[in-house]
Amino acid sequence: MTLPPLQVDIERLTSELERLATFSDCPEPPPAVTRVVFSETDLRARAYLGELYADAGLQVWVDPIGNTFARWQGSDPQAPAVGTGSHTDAIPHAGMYDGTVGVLGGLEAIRTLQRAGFVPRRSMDVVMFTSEEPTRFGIGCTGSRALAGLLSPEKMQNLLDAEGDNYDIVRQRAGFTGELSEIPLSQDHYHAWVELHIEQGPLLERSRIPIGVVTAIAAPATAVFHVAGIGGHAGGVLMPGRRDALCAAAEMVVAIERLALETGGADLVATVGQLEVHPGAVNSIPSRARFTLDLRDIDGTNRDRLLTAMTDATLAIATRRQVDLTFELLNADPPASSDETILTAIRAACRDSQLEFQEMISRAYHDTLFMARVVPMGMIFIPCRGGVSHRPDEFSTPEQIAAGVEVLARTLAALAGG
Ligand code: HGY
Ligand code: MN
Ligand code: MN
Repeated sequence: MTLPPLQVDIERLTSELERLATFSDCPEPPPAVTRVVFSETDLRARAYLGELYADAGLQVWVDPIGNTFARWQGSDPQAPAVGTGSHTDAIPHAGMYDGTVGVLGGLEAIRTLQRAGFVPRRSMDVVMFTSEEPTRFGIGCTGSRALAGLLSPEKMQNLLDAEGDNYDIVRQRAGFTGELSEIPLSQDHYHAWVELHIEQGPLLERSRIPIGVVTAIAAPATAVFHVAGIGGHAGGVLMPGRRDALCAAAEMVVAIERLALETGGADLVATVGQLEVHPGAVNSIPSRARFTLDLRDIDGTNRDRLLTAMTDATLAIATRRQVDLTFELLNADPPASSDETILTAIRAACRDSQLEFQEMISRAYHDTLFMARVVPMGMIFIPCRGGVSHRPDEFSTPEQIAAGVEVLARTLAALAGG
């Protein structure tokens, strides 16, 4: 598709990213960001985005859990639209580019096409998924899971936050109403889907290539391990015969790491990100310990093989140490492959933008992993400094972001038709 010259307004986009980063509950100032779904801060950030969508003349609607859609009407409003977007929630002490580059970058891609006088045949949507991070409810991508019909109202009512409130209650308290059954998208709702995101890894920076064309997204699984031993006085209970829940959990965590390192293979990653101890007193033997496992691989079968090996190893440790172990599998999702038509459009957009690209897999999960269930998808990556993400020093340069937005704009235009 021949487009007029495109000029991304990177100054405006940069200032919008910086403004969005100020909506944060992090004790440190931006670029450190904490923005948890359905918090007051999250709602204020959503209101800010609504101002930007209105300013671009987009039609906005919000679904019953806060997935937000901003549409640039095409000349054929009946034709299934082309979608782009990402998330704006941020884990505690995160950076300011994860997700936001895909939402504000998607908006800027549309504005860039508007300024160039392009008229799309298919409408274009910028979607802000209500929550991609697992921070509050333990599993990620609740917005896109629900859109893909993978998060039933019953499941939502069983997702609890730290206060013991369930997802359905919390979303209503935040002002999102409507029947949960209305959320899932039909298979023909979207014609195509493309998400722009920072790589959250070092490969593009290392190869000095500005664009990543994502061919597949790794398969994530999340589990919670509950260890129960016997507590007691740190001074009065001698070492032999203790059933220390924390020592058992610690041995389990190291066993998980060892299995990942020694038998997991190159693409298997295992992370224990949370460990809680009860009662958590200096002079009291831990009676309970809870820890989480985030396990991923581009090969779902290999991930599941390691999951089994890890649960077997932890059970053997529990038996030897005479502690009880219960295990909760929160999610074990399959990987997803990008659609060849979308990949072709992204590659052509890179060539038209005279930008080098490399094909790669995404080790991070994204909402696109679940959008893949209802629409042909692809992703565009841009480099991030040192491959760092989920940290305040996460950073992509304005030039890197502008390049990603230009490729996204060209891809969307090609998929929407003129
Ligand atoms: O954890 C992930 O892969 C994503 O960044 N939430
Ligand atoms: Mn993230
Ligand atoms: Mn993300």
